[in-house]
This record gives sequence, C-alpha cells and structure tokens, in this order.
Amino acid sequence: MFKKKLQMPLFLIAALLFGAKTYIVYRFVFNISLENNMQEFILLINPFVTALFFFSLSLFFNERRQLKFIKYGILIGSLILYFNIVFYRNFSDFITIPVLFQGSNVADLGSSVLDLIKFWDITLFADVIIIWFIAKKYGDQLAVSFSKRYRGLVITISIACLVGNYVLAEIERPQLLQRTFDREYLVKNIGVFNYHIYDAVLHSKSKAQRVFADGNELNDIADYIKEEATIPGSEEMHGIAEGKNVIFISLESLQTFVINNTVNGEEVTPFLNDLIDDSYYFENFYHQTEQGKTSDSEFIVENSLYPSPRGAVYFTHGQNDYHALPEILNNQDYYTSVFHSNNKSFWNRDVMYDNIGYDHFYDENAFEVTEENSIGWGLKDKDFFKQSIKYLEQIDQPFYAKFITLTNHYPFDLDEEDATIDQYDSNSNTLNKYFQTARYMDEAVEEFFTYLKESGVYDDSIIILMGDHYGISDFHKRAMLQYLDEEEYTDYLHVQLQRVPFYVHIPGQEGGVVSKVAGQIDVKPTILNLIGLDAEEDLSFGTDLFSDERKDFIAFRDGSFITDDYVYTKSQCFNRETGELIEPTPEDELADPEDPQTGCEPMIEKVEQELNYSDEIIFGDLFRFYDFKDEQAQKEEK
Ligand code: GP9
Ligand code: MN
Repeated sequence: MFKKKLQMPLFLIAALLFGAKTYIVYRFVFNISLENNMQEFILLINPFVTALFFFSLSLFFNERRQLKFIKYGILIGSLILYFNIVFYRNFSDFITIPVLFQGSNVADLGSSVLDLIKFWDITLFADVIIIWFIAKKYGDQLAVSFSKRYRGLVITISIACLVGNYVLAEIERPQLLQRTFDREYLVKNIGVFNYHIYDAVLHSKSKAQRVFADGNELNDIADYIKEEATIPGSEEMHGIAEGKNVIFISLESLQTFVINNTVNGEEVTPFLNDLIDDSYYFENFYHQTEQGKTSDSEFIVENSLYPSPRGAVYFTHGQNDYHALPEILNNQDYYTSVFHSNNKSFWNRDVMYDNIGYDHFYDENAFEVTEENSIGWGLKDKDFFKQSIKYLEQIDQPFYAKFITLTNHYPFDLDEEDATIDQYDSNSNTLNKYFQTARYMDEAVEEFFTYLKESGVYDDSIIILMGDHYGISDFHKRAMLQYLDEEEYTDYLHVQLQRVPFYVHIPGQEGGVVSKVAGQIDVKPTILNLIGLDAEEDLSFGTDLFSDERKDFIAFRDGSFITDDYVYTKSQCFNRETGELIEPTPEDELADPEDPQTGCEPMIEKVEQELNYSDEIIFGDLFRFYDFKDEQAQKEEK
C-alpha cells in the first residue's frame, strides 16, 4: 500500500489526521457558535493550517528523529486538546495559564474529573494510534529527507497558510489580538493551539512588568492622587443611600445624543427622557473606555482607574490586586452580584468578577434562552429583566446588583415585532437600526422599573443608569451629520459624541439636571459617598459627582481631555461651549515660549501623567503593596 512512489510523507498524514480530528472537536465537542460562512471557513481551515505548520517542523530533523517528533508531537497535541475538552466539559471555557495556577478552579475540576472522562474519549486518540502504528510499521518509508530548498519551500507554504488564516481572522474580527476578545473568539479564529501560545505571551508580558515593581512607585502616585484627585465628597449627599440597595444598569451602546431627541418625529427614549424629571441626570458625562468596551466601562466604574491603552484590562490584568467597589461593599455587608446573559468567560468576566469580590454572577446559564427570546448577541433585554427579577427578589438585602443589557449592540438587529418605531433613513444601515434598538432598550428598562415597584424592591433602592460606550462609530459620519443637522464632522464633534447618559435615581428625590463635566471615572467615589463611605481613603482618579469641587479634567485613554472651558483632542484645543478652534498664542506674545501656559496647554502633561500613573498601578500590580484601610474601621472610627 505504501509503495515508495505513491506514498504520502508521515508529516502530511499526521497533519491531515490531526487537523481533521481538531476540526471535529471544534465542531462537535466545543460549543462554538458560528455566525456566518466566513467563520465556518476559518474554523475549517485553521486546524489543518496549524497542524501543517507544526508537523512540517519535523523536516528539520533526520529521519529517525523526524518520526519521533511526529509521534510525540501528535501525542502531546492530542493531550492538550483533551485537557481542554475535559476542562470545557466542566467550565465551558478554555484553559488559560492563570487558570491553571488558580487553585480553586483546578480543585473544582479535581473532584468531578472522573465524571468528565468518558469511555468513548479513547476515539479522540485514534489519530495518535494510527500514527504510532504506521510509524512503527512503515516508518522508514514514510520519513522524508528533503533538500534544503524543498524543505524551505514546504515551511514557507505552511507559514503563508498560517498568515492567510490570521488575515482572514483579522478581517472577520478586526484587532483580534489587540482587543483580546473572548477566548471563544480567539479559539474560533486562530485555533486552540495558537490561542495557548498567545495566552502564554500575554501572561509572561504582564508577569515581567509585575516582577520589576517593588511598591516604591506607589509613593509618588499616592501623593499625586491625594493632591490632585482627592476632593471631599458632598456632605449633603453623604450616606443618603446608606443601607439601601444599589441597582446599577449598564445601557449597552447608549449615547447621549438620542436622549430627548426624536426620529421621524417620535421620541427615541421616552422613558429615559421622563426619568430625567425625577433623577439626577448628568448631561455632560463621558465614557472613557478603550478597546475593552463594556468591560472597560465596568473596570472604570469598579476601580476608578483608567482602562488599558491596549487590550482589555479585564483580560490582561484580571488577576491583579484591586480595591474594587464590590469588595468594599462586601465589607459593608452588601450582597454583590452581576446579571448578564452572555457566556461567562466573555471579557474574562468570570475570572475578574471572582477576583474583585462579586458574590455571584448570573450569567447566561441562569437564564432560559431560546430561539424566540433572543436576537443578535443573545437574550433580549425585556426577557432578561423579566427573568432576573425572581433572583433579585430572593437575594439578601442590602445588595449591589449590576445589570448589563445587550440588545442595543452592534449590528442593532431587532425582530420586527419588537420594533415600535420606524428606522431612520440615511446611508448608514447601522444608524438607521440603532434608534429602534435604543427604543427597545428604553422600553425594557421601563418594564424593569415596573417589576421593581411591583416587587417592593424599588423603595429600598437607588438606581444608577449609565451608557457603557459609544454605539455609532465615526464610520457613520455622513449619516450622523444628517441626523444631527451639522455641516462638518470635526474632532470636537467626535469628542462631544462620546457623551453617554448617566442617572442617579433616588426614589423620593426630585434630582435635577447637572451640567458639570463628568466621566465614568467618577462613579465609584460617587457611589461610595452615597452609601456613607469616605472615598478619600481610596486610591483612585475620580471625584464625587455631587461635590461642588471638581478635578480639572476628564481624560480619555488617548490623552484627549475635557475641562470646564476646553476640549482637547488630536493636538487641537477647542472652546467647549462653542466648538471654536483656539489657535495657540503666537510665540512672541508668550511670556515664556518654552512653556506656553495658555488654553489647553497646562493640562496636556498633567493628563498624560495621570494616565501613566494609572498604567503603572495596573501593569505593576502595585495595589498588592498598599494597605487599604478597612472601610468598616473607617466608619467605626467616625
Ligand atoms: C458582551 C457585552 C457586549 O458580554 O457586554 O460587549 P461589548 O462588545 O459592548 O464590549
Ligand atoms: Mn457594550
């Protein structure tokens, strides 16, 4: 059968067998969701491309070692895949390096590991058995010794295939590696083996930065924070929510421009518009997220630190020591939980939530998700709130509960029966649909308020609502200009469009519209003050939004910022009210040309320094060196 002329080299047989097996595992063992043909195609080619590259490395060895490389390569590869399968059966997630070192997870697995291994699993090693068998029987005929040139050609082809796979993945999911999406996305696009390599690189990078830190860096940072970013919380609002439940609603992709606005003559968000009348509503509140999108907004709110300039800090530094809101609230006997109907590993939430002290995460497994009640990214918001209320009624009070909505997410798909207003009419399908899903979310939130009132939870709670980040990117400039009735999409306009709604709704209080410049960084100190804690003891970059005093600026991750008077972005300074460009003062009119302290200038460096300090804290994991005063002790002291 293996005549010299017709034979296929062992490395190719191994690549085919192992590739086919891996594909079968992706399709039928891992529950990987495929949304379009491109994703199906990538998932199909990836196992073969990766296996071809790996086994073609065997060509560098002499014939005897080549067989060994292939035999042990396929065995080890199969074991890695199998460990992932066993892990997946328990956690519906892929192994990460930190998880391997995370005692509790592995212990969880340990107790049930026998249940997770099935007899027929032996078939998952069929390729190993075949390769070992034919290597033994026909090995000397199947090993090849190519000339240098031929070997080079094979390796080049296999690398080209790998690059091709990556390019397709990048088209399908731009900035795949920088944005460190969900592990399922990574595995889906680059395969489980490349994912492990990627995970290892990420892990060692953040480990190294951590290793070189010794805690001394914190002195300067703490000094800076005390001097520049610490302002006493509002006395009037101090403790107003003490002992009350705090319900936090993250409004997916909701931007301020839809609030109190209409489409085809109809209000986009009637409920949220009315809610302004009996809430504190911050009309100049900016999101400060970067590549980590929703998870960045969560991170900023929980820690009052800036997100990472690259990737999602939830992923890259999900294991750090933090002094996060849930942990602080736990110490005040709050029960802390998150409600979000998505895969729990998305944005590494399962790991991060555990780390920062949430008592429970009601992830997609807590909900009944069917074809009818889901759209786009999953469970529809109305069903999400409806199904959540039974849990909320049961948990101990006072609680902190975060609800993360999902329906108003790109590409803003909605079933016809759920659309209660017409689409907009512009060249952007995305913007056209956005208003409908925003309205849907508005109705869902309204229903949630009704449930809260019916269950009696409402009266003992304060409710905070916040848009997590923009929904309409600047790819839709033309349509946005048409909608806003503006002439030119300036950098100033772009910054102003980064405003997201922020409400503090306190039943029984009238509230009011607040115009001061504010941002997500301020949410944590605001909540702490409301429940009667002293944010001054914290190390964070935000300030209480009800305090009369303010820090000078709200910074974006790219160094842009907004002050009372100015908007600074892309090296331009604008008047915040009028949007007029402020030309730099001519050099001969400056007192000190080296130090042109006018307009936005004085703040540029300060903002950069603050962002750097935040990065230093995160990259060096500096809070492990800091002894935060227990909030309970703080209270008792008082
Ligand atoms: C995913 C949801 C949306 O669970 O929070 O994430 P996003 O893409 O907005 O970051
Ligand atoms: Mn989001």
